Amino acid sequence: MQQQTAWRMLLTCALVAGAATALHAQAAAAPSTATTRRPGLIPWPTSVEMSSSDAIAITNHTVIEVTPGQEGLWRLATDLARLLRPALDATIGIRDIAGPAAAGTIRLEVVPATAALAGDGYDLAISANGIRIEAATPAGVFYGTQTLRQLLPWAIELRGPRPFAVSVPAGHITDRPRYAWRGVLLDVSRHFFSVADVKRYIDLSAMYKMNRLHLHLSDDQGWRIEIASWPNLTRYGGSTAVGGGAGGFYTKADYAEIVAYARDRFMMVIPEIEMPSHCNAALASYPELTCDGVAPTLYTGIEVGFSNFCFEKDITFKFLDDVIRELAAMTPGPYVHIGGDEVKTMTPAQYSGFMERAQAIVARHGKTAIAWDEIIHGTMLPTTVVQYWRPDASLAPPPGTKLILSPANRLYLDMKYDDTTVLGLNWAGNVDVNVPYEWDPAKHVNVPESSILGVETAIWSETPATIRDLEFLLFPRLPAVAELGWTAQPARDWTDFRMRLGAQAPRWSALGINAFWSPKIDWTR
Ligand code: TNX
Repeated sequence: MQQQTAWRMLLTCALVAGAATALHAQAAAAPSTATTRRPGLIPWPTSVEMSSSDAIAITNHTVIEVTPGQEGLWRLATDLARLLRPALDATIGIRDIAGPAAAGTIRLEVVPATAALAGDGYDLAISANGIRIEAATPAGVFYGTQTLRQLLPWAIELRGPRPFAVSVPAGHITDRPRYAWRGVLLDVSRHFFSVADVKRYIDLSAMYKMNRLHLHLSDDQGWRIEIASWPNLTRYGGSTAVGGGAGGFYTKADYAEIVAYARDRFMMVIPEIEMPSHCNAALASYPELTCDGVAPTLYTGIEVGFSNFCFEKDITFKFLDDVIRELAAMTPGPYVHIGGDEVKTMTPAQYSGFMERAQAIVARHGKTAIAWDEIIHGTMLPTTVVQYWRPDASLAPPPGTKLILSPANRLYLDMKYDDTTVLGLNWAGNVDVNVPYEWDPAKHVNVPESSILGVETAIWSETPATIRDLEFLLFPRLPAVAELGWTAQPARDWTDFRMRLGAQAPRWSALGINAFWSPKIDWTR
């Protein structure tokens, strides 16, 4: 196994330092060598060298030091102090770095980029000289803190005061991701999810170093984002959901709150407005957008492909211009997703003409369009990013096109795990946790690897209706997708991954996650 080759115990360190290297008098006793083993980190880092016997204590005297003047680092330090608080029964101090690294400190440092350390990458060193996370960006520091979090005992995730002696193994980790795009899609149209639910979805994803949140904001069953110039979209079009429930929508303030929460966890929000089909909620709200001018009734079923905006009417493109203009203004990220899938009621020429105009509107408002893979059958702007969702990817996009890979039979987490799973669909087959893991994105479409921005997993919400349902679909599969997006292909191994995954279970329990205990995993480890 590749990882075991990469895995090197720091024998010298162990020999020199002997037993526990305590930073403070009240240091934790080192865990015995017998109980220390290869850390159950997910996603697996680029290089890991850990001591089997040295442990570094974190106590209520430990201080977090941050690079002065770096946006976001103080907040990361505050989050780390909050994570440690119940175990230490104290909120440890935070201060700006003013001297060399020293024992008893956890340093969060932004340093100049180098060939080895850039972008989302980080370097985590744990020794008698303290704990030090270095990265070229605050995002990299964040990923370093998420790795440190997984090196801490699982009980660190329990909330409420419950002091125990905290230590982490000494060692050195360097890390950088395989892909820049590590996305999670949440469909808030079929069922609506509250801002609090979306925040938890962000937390659980960011913990595994996912960095894109794609919000599917409109579909046949509901329009979920406030558009001031077309208020009936949310007032009426947002009023129901699959199964006839109450629906809901985000005000601009709600959306800003989600964007800010995601940004603080280094996730970019990508809003999607579906077109030219999947738009019954909009048509029901504004009959002038249909070709016959008759408003359809609100839809609460789960069929697809029956609705479409009227290509022949100017009002359609005035409407889209208003919607994209408002959406672009409230979205700091560079992308707007314009859907484009599963159109059954237009001719190929109408479809291509429609998507051409939609891409131009997105460009006019300063954004780059993303569309589902059907768009490759029409006229594309060279900047348009294609998101592959259909399992068959035999047709490549024009050379130079950037791709996001989300094949349904591998990455759709709204698929059932197995035939006994009550929640979920199965049109793309069952997707147990090994299915996304045992797949190499580089082999999916015949394009150079440099064309692949990355991978994105999706939860479509025809069946999940609550955050508990979303958790059940995310865990344990999300960590598998996270490793797929982060860890280099030669360093990925299913047999090794399933052991590390099993070891995560107590963390999920402590976090109150409603996981599916897949029989593919040994949860007793
Ligand atoms: C296909 S993915 C869809 C969605 C459904 C999903 C259900 C895509 C571009 N279209 O509209 O919700 O399957 O799994």
